[in-house]
Amino acid sequence: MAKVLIIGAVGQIGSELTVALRKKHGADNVVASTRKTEFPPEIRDGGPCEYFDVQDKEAVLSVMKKYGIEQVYQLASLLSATGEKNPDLAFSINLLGLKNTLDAARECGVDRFFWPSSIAAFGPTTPRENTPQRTVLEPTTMYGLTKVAGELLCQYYFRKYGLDVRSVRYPGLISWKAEPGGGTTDYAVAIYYEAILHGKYRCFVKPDTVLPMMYMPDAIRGTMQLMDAPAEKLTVRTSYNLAAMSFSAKELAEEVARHIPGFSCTYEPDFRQQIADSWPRSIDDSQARMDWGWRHEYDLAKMSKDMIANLKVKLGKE
Ligand code: AKB
Repeated sequence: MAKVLIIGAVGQIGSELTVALRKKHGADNVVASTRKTEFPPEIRDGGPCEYFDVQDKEAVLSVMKKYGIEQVYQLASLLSATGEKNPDLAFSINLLGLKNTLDAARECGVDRFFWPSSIAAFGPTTPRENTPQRTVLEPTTMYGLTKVAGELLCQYYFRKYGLDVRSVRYPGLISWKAEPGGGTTDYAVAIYYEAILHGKYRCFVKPDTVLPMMYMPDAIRGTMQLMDAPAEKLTVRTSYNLAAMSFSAKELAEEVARHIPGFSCTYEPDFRQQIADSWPRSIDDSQARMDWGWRHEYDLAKMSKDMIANLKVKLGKE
């Protein structure tokens, strides 16, 4: 059992990862933190919680020291669409926040450090089909820029200071527990809510837009698996490609309609279309599969069945 700190514990990934890590390491050993959002009851009542901002290095350091932290999950980030509305804040939280946390982790002798990259690290000059692990990284968004620089920073801290930093490039993540906020792939979550609540959805990307996606249980399992892998197995210290499924917005709408009769989807692309068009359609994650045994479990059909069953209960629409 390790003493763990999760920074950004109220976000889409953090809220589920916190619960899973408290089960694994013991509730008292996992500190959840956020910048300003209220903690949901299952996190607030489930173990220690702290408020601080990753942009404040002294605050990060003092929480790590207070709890004798051994493992860090640094998830605090603005996503792609919000990042385009406020590039300065995205740069500061995503990149300076990462550096503050890496520095504090070094100073505290942290054993393992996790930081999420994303398919947003790729750009229009990257091969879009079966995108390789090592390829062109020329993103067009501030979010993507912070992911590329962040990956290199992680590798730098590993090589120069021996900090055991591990990372994956998440595809769009789909979950029913916490909603994403400010991402380009948010339509793939919103469609389920709107289908159940209103029987229709206005999608902000075109029907033929194909992006790599993953169901949250796979993402949580994969993240914990990477953090448990023996260090000598890991050959990538920037960030591992990670994949599960790829589908178009139209295929997603058709799958939802199988469960919600009469569901209809219309398409009104906005500024997020351009971001989606700059990202890969599918990802080659064979290095993660080879190095630490990554396997996904959910495809579109299996995910949709689970997602709709759980959301109906959550939304009181059984
Ligand atoms: C976003 O859409 O910004 C994120 C991501 C793919 O990193 N979901």
